[in-house]
Amino acid sequence: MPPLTDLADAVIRGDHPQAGALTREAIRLAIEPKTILDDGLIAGMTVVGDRFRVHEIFLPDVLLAAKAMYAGMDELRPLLIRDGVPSLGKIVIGSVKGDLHDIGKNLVGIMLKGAGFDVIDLGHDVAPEAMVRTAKEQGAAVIGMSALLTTTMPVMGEVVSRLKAEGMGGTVRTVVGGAPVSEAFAREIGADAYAFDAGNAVDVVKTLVGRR
Ligand code: B1M
Repeated sequence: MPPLTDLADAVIRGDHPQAGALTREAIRLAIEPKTILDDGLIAGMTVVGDRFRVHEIFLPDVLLAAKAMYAGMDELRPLLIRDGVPSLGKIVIGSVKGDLHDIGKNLVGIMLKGAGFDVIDLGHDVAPEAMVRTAKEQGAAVIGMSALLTTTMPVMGEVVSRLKAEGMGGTVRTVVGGAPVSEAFAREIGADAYAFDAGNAVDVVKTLVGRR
């Protein structure tokens, strides 16, 4: 089996030692880190999501898959960050309040760091006031929000409203992303931008801070 199919399979099975070992093997074979991420780790997690949706697998299986995905990401992180040129500016990121999904958000953080941004990662389940307060205290140019649940998406709108209410709407820009989020939703809540994946988040944030 090609190494990346094996890697996707290790994520699907939730085999974290194997996911780490196969990621190291793919790196040794000089496969591009972005290809390892997309065709190995994310490909595996996509299958996990599909199986979870149709109740073929259950929450504990998804947790194991997430652990395996992290084992691979730990190996890739230094390579994805390696070419960074500090610093294009500060960005606060987090998964919004009520949302515990953080794999995509962490990828966004890794890619932004790699591109030379100073990333302040507030983690998951982050309240709107914490995002706005941190951006203010740290002088961040951008707040990046991630949501994976349709029920937590509205929190993104709360952050945008709060920024405007505090007179920071023009100085701190906002970018939103996550599987259920769309360009139309970003427009609807008044966010400055939408990014469809971690690579695109880098391009979008560069545009927001005038570095593109
Ligand atoms: Co959950 N979960 N989950 N889950 N989970 C989903 C999201 C779901 C679609 C599964 C399904 O039904 N098929 C579904 C949501 C349904 C909906 O709202 N429409 C769901 C559900 C229902 C739930 C629970 C409610 C289950 C329950 O308890 N009954 C629960 C909620 C917990 C909570 O948050 N309060 C729950 C829990 C969990 C786990 C904890 C077990 C685990 C998360 C572990 C973790 O993150 N540490 C988990 C997982 C792993 C998933 C799936 C399977 C995979 C998500 C993932 O990590 N994908 C997911 C199904 C799926 O999405 N296929 C699912 C890989 C990751 C790289 O992709 O995060 O989309 P993603 O990020 C992408 C882009 O979206 C984008 O870039 C990344 C790629 O480069 N992106 C951004 C993300 N954030 C961005 C921000 C940006 C820009 C781009 O700018 C700032």
